[in-house]
Amino acid sequence: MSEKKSSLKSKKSVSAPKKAALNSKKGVASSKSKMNFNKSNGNSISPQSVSVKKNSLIITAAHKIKDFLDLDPGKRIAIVSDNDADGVSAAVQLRIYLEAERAVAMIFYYDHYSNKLSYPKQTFEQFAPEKTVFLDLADAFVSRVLSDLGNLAGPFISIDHHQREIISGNAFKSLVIKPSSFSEIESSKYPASKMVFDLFGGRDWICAFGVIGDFAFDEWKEFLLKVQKKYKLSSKKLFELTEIIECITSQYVEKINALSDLLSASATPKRILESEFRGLKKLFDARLKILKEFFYKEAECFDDVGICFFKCDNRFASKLSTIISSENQSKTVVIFEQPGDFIKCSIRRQDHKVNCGELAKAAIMGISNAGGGGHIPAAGAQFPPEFFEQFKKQARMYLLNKSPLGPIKQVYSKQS
Ligand SMILES: [Mn+2]
Repeated sequence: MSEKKSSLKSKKSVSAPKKAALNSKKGVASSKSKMNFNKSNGNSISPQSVSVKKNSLIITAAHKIKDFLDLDPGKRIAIVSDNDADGVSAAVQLRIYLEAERAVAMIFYYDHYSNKLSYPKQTFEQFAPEKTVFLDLADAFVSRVLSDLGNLAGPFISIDHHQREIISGNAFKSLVIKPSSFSEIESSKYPASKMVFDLFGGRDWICAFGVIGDFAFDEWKEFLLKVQKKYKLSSKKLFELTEIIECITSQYVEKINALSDLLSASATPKRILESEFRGLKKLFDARLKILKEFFYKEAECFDDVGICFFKCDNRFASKLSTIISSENQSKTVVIFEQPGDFIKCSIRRQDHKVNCGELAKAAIMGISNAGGGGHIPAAGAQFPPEFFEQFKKQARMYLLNKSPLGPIKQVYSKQS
């Protein structure tokens, strides 16, 4: 159910506000001056490159991590990171740092919804890390990965900016670093990519993708402007680059390892702009545009309950449903695709008058091998194709009973 992700991280689909935010002149400068210590060449990877102006708390945190990792040549460190722009940016920068220290690092991206890593578990086993670093993964997800990997992860560090919870599932020593360990900046505005950059030095332009991807551009406006200047990138180009990363990590998940390798091997953003990934993003956008046209021509809509169904090409349902539903706020939009043995659908409604998560559950009622659920504005479901008509009927029935077109009832408050 990739739907949970797209609703929790619906930021992925809206790039316009990001642009507006960076272009606007009134970005909050906040406590940046205090944290703005990466004055030196951020593209360099040696720890010495990180300016001595660092505050003492961050130096202490970096020391703690280094002591914990106890790096020596050949030491095997697994990096398990989130599979979004921030996670990729953080992981690539950490790998660059570890390799500069002559450790052997391997990155595994974690997909929250399939609960799988970007390389098979067997590969993790064969790699046999001596230590593991989790990046940009909420503590609950760290626990989930640990319960799957058992003791394979070994002693671990989590560098993350989600709310602190309890990590369970591992008997080894661990160390958790949150932004509050060394900064007063609110943790959601301190992406993991920026944490890694500030702790170890890193690649400023790669860091920028994580900062933009996690909507932290106001907090780090000066940093982003510096990156733009240094690499002669307009803000539009910098955002385009981030969107390429986001397109691959969300729509072409199978290419995330290759993308990550290309980023690691690139000294400047130039190669990303020349890569197949940019081509894929362009192709994706072009196909999305055509699918949108087809939606308006061919979608099956039932005006009595305000729902539209539409089948589209694989890997487009999530993005297309988000776009269509934002153009039609008072319609329930259900977009299907069939990547394998199951039909998968993305359900969206942006005026919050229908609980899409409940609708998904109601629509799969009685269908064997089906699954579904999610949040109020966004949900997902999957079921065997022979139940297509039953699914549609049950979705309409649910809406008929819930009467979304009737008087507005504040049954559902804000998205939880
Ligand atoms: Mn993040």
